[in-house]
Amino acid sequence: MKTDELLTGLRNRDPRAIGRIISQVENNGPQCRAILAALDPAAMDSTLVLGITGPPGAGKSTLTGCLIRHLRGQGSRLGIIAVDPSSPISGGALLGDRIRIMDHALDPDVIVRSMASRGRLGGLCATAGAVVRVLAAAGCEVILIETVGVGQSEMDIVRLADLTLMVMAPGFGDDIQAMKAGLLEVTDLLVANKGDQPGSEALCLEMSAAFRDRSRADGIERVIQTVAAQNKGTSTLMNQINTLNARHLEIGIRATRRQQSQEIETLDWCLELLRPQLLAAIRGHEQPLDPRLRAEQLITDRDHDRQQQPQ
Ligand SMILES: Nc1nc2c(ncn2[C@@H]2O[C@H](COP(=O)(O)OP(=O)(O)OP(=O)(O)O)[C@@H](O)[C@H]2O)c(=O)[nH]1
Ligand SMILES: [Mg+2]
Repeated sequence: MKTDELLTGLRNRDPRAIGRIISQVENNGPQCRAILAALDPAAMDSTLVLGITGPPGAGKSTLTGCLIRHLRGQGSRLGIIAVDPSSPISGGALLGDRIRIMDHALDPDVIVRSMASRGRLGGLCATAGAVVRVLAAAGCEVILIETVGVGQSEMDIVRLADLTLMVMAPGFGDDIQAMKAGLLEVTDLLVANKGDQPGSEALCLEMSAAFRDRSRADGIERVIQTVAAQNKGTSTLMNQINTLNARHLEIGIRATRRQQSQEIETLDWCLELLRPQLLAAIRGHEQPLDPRLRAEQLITDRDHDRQQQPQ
């Protein structure tokens, strides 16, 4: 399909055109630049991007299924991105099961996309960011990004999301410790899933303690107990998401986050695009120096060379 046809298809919400456009953007295809240039940035204004993270098996996909049902019940059009931290080779195909997409496979208002986090040109944040903008242009009002674990790809997703939900469950003690170290600080809402299991109350208490200062400051409860397997707690969770989102919009947090996310994405692309030049410069600059000092020297030399060049 020609780019114009693809873009018309996108505006008309044609699933085939949308799928092709996402592939172009993900794989940096020949039509990618023209597509990105044609996207209306204002489409993002009416989109909420939710990041869903947490340890394997905590119930992220089950909960995502609950949120999909809830939001579809309200008539919202949705985009779902499932991020697999493993290699791009094993990625794609396996991911289909991670999100319970079968319920929604025939629903044209739920666009599901799997994405491997490694080996992405420009990094995951850069690729997923572009896919988010395509989904927004395709009319998705809520975009859910599910990712697993506490690694770099989760931090990238957090950066991309307007709000980040961390899904936990009783019996994930070590994971909680790991998350406290970093991810918890950037988590907006904590979902204590598997509320039907022993230990859930203790988990809620522990998490409430970690979020006490934030909740005290604005009166918004940030720990929500759910039983995703029985679709319990979904409405409360959605209420809290909406409340926090409204608050973030009001006090400018959402705008700041989006701006920072765009800056990082741009930086990722700068590094990606400069990579060949930099590598050539490094190879032409073989000095017996510690790599860090070599990098500093290289940059100083380049600045110096530039100043020497006639204007
Ligand atoms: N008892 C109970 N089990 C649940 C609940 N929610 C999910 N599960 C079960 O927990 C298991 C893992 O759920 P998933 O939704 O696949 O978890 P996940 O976090 O997406 O897992 P990964 O994608 O592998 O990281 C499944 O067997 C679910 O049926 C719950 O509220 N209570
Ligand atoms: Mg999952």
